Amino acid sequence: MTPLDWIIAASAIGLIAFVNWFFLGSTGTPVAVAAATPEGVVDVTVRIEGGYTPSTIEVPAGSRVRMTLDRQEDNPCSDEIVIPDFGIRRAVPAHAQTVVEFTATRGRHEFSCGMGMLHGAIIGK
Ligand SMILES: [Cu+2]
Repeated sequence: MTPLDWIIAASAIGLIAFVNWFFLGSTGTPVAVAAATPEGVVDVTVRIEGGYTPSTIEVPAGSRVRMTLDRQEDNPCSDEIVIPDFGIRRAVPAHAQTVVEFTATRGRHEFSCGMGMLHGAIIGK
């Protein structure tokens, strides 16, 4: 291998380690940290496929959150999303993107499917 190959290989290993650390953290819980745009809106995308990915999202407390639910399955379990703290119960069509908006107050706000089987949380920090 040339020196460039070694640099690329080392970078790839570093990137994998970073991704593992970023998404798994020390607790083993997938956590994403989202920052606000200059307009003060936090864009968050959650993939729905057998669960929510990421399932735990940190946002700045008090920020307006625009949450895009990217549902990649038609399992009826994920037909709805419920975020009780923000009074949200919304149908989530299969193989489509659904946007819900709310203002994330400080603290942990659970969200789930309509049956309470899939779980996730928005954390206002
Ligand atoms: Cu369900």
